Amino acid sequence: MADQPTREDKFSFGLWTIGWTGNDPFGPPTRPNLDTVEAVTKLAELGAYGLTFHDDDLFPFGSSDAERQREIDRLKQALSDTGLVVPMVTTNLFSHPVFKDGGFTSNDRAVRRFAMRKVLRNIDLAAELGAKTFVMWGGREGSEYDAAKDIQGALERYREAVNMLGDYVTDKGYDIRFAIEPKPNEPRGDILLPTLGHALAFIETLERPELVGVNPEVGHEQMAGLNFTHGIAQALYQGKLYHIDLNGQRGIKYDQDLVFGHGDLQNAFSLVDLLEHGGPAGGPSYDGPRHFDYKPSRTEDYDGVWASAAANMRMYLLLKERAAAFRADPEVQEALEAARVPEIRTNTLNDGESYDDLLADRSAYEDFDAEQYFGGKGFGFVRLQQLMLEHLLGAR
Ligand code: GLT
Ligand code: MN
Ligand code: MN
Repeated sequence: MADQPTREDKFSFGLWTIGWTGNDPFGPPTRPNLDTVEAVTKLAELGAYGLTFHDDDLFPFGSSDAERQREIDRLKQALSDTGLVVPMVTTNLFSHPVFKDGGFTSNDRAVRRFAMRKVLRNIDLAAELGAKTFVMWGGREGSEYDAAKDIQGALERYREAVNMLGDYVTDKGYDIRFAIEPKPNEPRGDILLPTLGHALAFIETLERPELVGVNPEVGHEQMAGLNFTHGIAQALYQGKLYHIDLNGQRGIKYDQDLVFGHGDLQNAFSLVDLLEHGGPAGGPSYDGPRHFDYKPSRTEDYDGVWASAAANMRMYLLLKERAAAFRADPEVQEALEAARVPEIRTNTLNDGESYDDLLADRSAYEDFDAEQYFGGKGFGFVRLQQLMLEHLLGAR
C-alpha cells in the first residue's frame, strides 16, 4: 500500500480550497470560516509541503495596510512553526464587483490599471515569501455576448499586462515565473485563453516568453472535453509546465473541483504515470509542486474537509504506486512492444535521408503492401488498456 505523504512528495493546497465554506450560486456557506494558521497547521500534519493563496484569501479586499500586515505576519509565523512553504501565489482579479468585466481585459481602462497595481503589489508579497511561481487565472477575462468584447483588443491588453509584469520581475531581480491557467467558461460565458493550447500559443507572442508557462487544471481541460494527459504531455514537450492544478471532473459540465482521482480515474492514472515517468520513453517529467485545487464538497463538515484533503494526496500516491507496478510488469513491457509503442521514437526518415531518397525507395511505396493491414497487423491496444486497468484495479 502507498506510503504516507511526506514533504518530498511536494503536495500543496490553495488556501481557497480547504477554506471554501460551501457558498455556491444556490445557497450560502455550510461551514464556518477557516483560519489561516489552522489551515497551515493541519496541512503540515497531513504531510503537505506547501500552501498557496490569493491576496484576498489571506486579507480581505480593501484591508488597511495594518490589517494586511497582521495577516502576513500570522502566516509567516505559522510557516516558520511548521516548515510549510509558499511555492506559488496568485491574485484575485475576479471576486470584487470592480472586476465584473475582468481585470487585465476589462473594457474599462481604469479597472485595468487598478488590476495591474493589485497584481504588482501581490508580486512583491510573493517574492517576499519566496514563491517561485505566480499563477494567473483569468476567470473574469471574457464575455457573455460576442458584441460586448473586442477579442483581439482584449488579447492585446492581456499581452500588455503580462509584458509589463515580466519587466517588473526582471527589473526587481525576482526569481519568479508566471503560469497562465486556462479555463473554457465559468464564471464568464466564455473565458479568454480557454484551453492549454490557446495559452501556449499566446505565450509565444509575449516579449519574454521564457518567463511565462502554464498552470493547467485537470477539470478545466476536461470541461472542454479534452484529454488532460495529452495536454500535459504537450506542455512538458514544450517546456511550459510551470505548475499544475490537480482535481477531479466527471464529464463536460460545471467546474466540479472534486478530489483528484474522484473524476476521470483512468485519465488521472495516465497523468500520474506521465508526471512521474515522463512518458513511455522517458522524456521530460515534472518536478514542481503537486498542487491540489479542489473544493471539499458542500456536504462536508471540517472532519470531511480534512479527510478530503488527505484523500487528494492518497489518491496521487496510490496512482503513483499503481503506475510504477504497470511499468515494471514484464507482460506490460511485452504488450507495449507488441503494440509498437516504442517505435514512435524512431525517426521516420533514415539518418541523412532526403525526399529524393524516399522517392527512390520502392519498398516505401511501390512494393509496400498496404492490403496486409486489412484483417491483419492489429496493434493490440485493447490488450494494453486491459492490462492498465487491471493494474489500476489492483488485480495484478
Ligand atoms: C479559482 C479557480 C481556480 C484557480 C484559482 C487561481 S482561483 O478558485 O476556480 O481554478 O486556480 O486563481
Ligand atoms: Mn476548477
Ligand atoms: Mn485552478
